[in-house]
Amino acid sequence: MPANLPPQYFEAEKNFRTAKSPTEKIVAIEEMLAIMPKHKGTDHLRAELRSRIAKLSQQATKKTGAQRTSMVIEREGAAQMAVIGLPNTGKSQLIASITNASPAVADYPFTTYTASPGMMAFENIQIQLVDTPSLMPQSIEWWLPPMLRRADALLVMVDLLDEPVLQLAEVIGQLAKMRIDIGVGQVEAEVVLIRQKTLIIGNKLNQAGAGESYAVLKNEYGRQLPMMAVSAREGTNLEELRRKVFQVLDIIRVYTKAPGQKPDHGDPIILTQGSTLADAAEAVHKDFRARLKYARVWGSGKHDGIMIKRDHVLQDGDVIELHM
Ligand SMILES: Nc1nc2c(ncn2[C@@H]2O[C@H](COP(=O)(O)OP(=O)(O)O)[C@@H](O)[C@H]2O)c(=O)[nH]1
Ligand SMILES: [Mg+2]
Repeated sequence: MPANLPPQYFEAEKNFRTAKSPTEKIVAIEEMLAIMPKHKGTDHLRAELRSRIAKLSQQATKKTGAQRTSMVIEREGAAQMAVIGLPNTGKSQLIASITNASPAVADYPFTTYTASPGMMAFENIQIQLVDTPSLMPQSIEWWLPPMLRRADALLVMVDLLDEPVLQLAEVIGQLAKMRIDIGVGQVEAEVVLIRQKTLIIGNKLNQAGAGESYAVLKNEYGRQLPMMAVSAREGTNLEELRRKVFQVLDIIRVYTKAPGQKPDHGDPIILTQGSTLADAAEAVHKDFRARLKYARVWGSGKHDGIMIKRDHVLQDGDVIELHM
């Protein structure tokens, strides 16, 4: 059976050939795998690419940090969120205001040409925000689409003073070309590969007219996408933004404790919303899913300390005591 590969596949293959480090090569192959249609004709090729990734991963871990490029940002903390948008919307300013990082902020476009991470605290966890180069069709680096697909969620910055509705439409169109759908249902089903959770931020709320402009944006997209308005520079609504990011990520924090002891609230297990006790046990140790007999839970139960079974769905803030 012929493989019938789309043209984007050959673009990705070219990136693979020009990639320098093992990590860059892995990203390129993941891209090829993502593009490739899944049917009998591609079975063999997919298996071959997967085994190449396995070999490259070994090489990548052998090399030290110095060999790694800045293009692949390893996830740190509870989740990774990529901050994207058109030039001058305030992406770097947001990262500078809300994280421990200090990227360059300037009133001319293209100040940011690599991706750089910063850690944002939310209550007792840290969430990684990644600053990215502005989305301009003529200057999108090949590594950006895979980075945006690998992130746990996207944060789209929109400048409220500069036609926010058009800006957001432009970003949605560019994401569709990267085969990312953020849930506005404008892209053709067969080209969309992944759906990304997304938070829209209208920025520069401190400027005259920004509030009205945000109302227009909200009216246009507010039913489909979670959004809020901030001033990244003045710090307006940034505390609320931290919470909104946590909500959009759809994650929960679960704490473990030993019998008769208090839980450690400094070091939660991070799980996706809807995870069960068995998932939590596995997150503690890979063998625990199989070995787990039952647990006691404090928090979501009506009676604190009740016994729960493996398929019990956990809630944010639950404390569990695992019994093997
Ligand atoms: N008035 C106003 N200007 C802002 C705000 N946030 C960022 N800016 C300005 O917008 C310009 C672009 O910011 P920058 O973070 O470099 O944008 P980026 O290209 O999206 O990374 C800079 O001149 C910032 O000072 C804000 O909340 N209010
Ligand atoms: Mg920037």
